Amino acid sequence: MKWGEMMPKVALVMGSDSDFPQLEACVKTLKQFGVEVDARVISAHRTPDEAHAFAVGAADAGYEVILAAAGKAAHLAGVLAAFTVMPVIGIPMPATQLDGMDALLSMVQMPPGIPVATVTIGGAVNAALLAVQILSVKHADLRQKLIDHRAVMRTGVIEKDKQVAQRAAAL
Ligand code: RP5
Repeated sequence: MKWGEMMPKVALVMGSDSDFPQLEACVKTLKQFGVEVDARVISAHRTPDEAHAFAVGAADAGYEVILAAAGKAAHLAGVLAAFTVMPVIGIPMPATQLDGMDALLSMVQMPPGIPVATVTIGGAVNAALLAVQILSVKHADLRQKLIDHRAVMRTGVIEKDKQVAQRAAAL
């Protein structure tokens, strides 16, 4: 990043503080890439006025992507997306006996016009990586970081490949 350039900034909005333990990996991944993240608890049904105000003010607040995590009848991501043209990434949370299938369908089945880029149930890391990929269109330094991240993953898998071959040979 060049001197004077703003650090990319995203908001991670969750419907409840009960979602947070499963979202720590999202915050850590974003920070690992040098992305500033504000974590917020805003509920589409318990604090609808705050949800509206947040989404309407998100661009002026300097956010470039919104990540929205919610469980049960998870309309948070869709509601935020309705009030802004900023990309919204939905993270369905496994908060009920349905293990997140309820939240997944609520988020992924948005009608035409208001998209929510939904990741897997509890997909904290992929949500962060998708946000970094979106940001990398503007913030060129993030592109190299993503390439480096994939190189590290590749090295890890190649090492595991060797280890499993050795373990299989020893049986
Ligand atoms: C959703 O309901 C939240 O996102 C959370 O996943 C779920 C349960 O919330 P709490 O009852 O734990 O506050 O709105």
